[in-house]
Amino acid sequence: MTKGVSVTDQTMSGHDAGITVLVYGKQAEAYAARVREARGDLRVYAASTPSEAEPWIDEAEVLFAWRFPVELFDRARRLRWIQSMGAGVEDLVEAHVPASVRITRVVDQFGPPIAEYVFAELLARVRRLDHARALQRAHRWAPFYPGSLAGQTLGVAGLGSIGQEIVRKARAFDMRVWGLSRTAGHAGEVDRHFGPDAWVEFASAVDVLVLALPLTPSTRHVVDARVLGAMSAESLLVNVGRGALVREADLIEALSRGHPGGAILDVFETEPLPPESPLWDMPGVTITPHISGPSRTEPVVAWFLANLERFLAGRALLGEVDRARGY
Ligand code: OXD
Repeated sequence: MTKGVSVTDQTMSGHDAGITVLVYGKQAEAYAARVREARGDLRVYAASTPSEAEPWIDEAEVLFAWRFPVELFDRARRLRWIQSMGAGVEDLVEAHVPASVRITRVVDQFGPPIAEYVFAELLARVRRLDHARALQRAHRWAPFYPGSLAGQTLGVAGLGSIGQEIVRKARAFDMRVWGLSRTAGHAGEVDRHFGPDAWVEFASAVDVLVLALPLTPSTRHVVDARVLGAMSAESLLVNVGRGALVREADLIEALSRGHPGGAILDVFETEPLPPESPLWDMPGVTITPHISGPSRTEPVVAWFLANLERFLAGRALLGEVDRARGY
C-alpha cells in the first residue's frame, strides 16, 4: 500500500457500507483517522500528495479534501460529492468537475479566529506595540501617545460569516462599521452599506479596509489601482480573503506611492509568497503566511460527518456551493 494510504480494518474484512471516501490534504491521515473512528462502515483512504491520491481516485465517491490536485478529476468517474476542508472553494469551482458532483464548504467556523487576527494586528499598530517592546529591550523609559481604534471607520468588504464576525468585534472597540457586499442581505448590520459598484467611494472614506470576500470571477482583482488610489495615506488595507482579490502589482505600486499608508496581508496571489517579492520589505506592510483562520481537525471532521449523514439520507447539505455564484 502506498505510504500514507490506509483502509479501515472493517473494510479489509469485507464489512463496508459501499461508500468510498478519499481524504486529501497535508493532514489527511489525522482527518481520516477521525472519520474512521466515527464511521467504521466506510471505506476511507487518505492521501497527502497527488501520487498517493492517484490509486484511489477512480473509486472515490466522496472527496473530503483541501487543495486537491484538480487534474485528477478527469479520472474521478464515481465521484458524487466533494466536501472542502476550508471555506474557499475557488479551485474546485474553476476545475472540470461534472455538474452532478455536489460541492460543499465549511462555513461558520472561521469568523472568530480571522476576526481575532484582524484585531490583534490592528491593535498592535495603533497601540504601537513594536515600539513599546523596542523601548523595553533598550531599557528606555520614554512615554508616548498611542492611537486608538475608537471612532475610526472600518470598512468590511464581504458580509458573510467571516465579515459579520469582524463587524461584531469592531463594535466592541467603538469603531464605525461600514460594509460592502454583493447583496444587501446584511446591510442592516453595518452603519452604512455599499454595493459592488461603489468600491471607490467605499475605499476612499474608510480608515481600515478589510477584505473578507470569496474569490470569484467578479471579485478577482476587484481591488486594483483605481480602488487603491482612492485610499487615503493614513488608511490601511487588510486582506484575510484571497490574494487575488487584489491586483498585487497595483498594490506594490500604490504602497510605494503611500496610498494606502500600509497593509496587513495574510493571503497572496502566489503562496508561498516568493522570497523576491518586494512586499516583504515594504515599510508599513505586515506579512503573515495564511494563518488567520486555520482549519482545525475536530470541528472540520464534525462538519463533514454531519454532512455525510445528510448526504446518505438524501437531504440538503450544509454549505452547499452555488457554482454560478462561485462560493
Ligand atoms: C480557507 C482558508 O478558505 O484556509 O478555509 O483559506
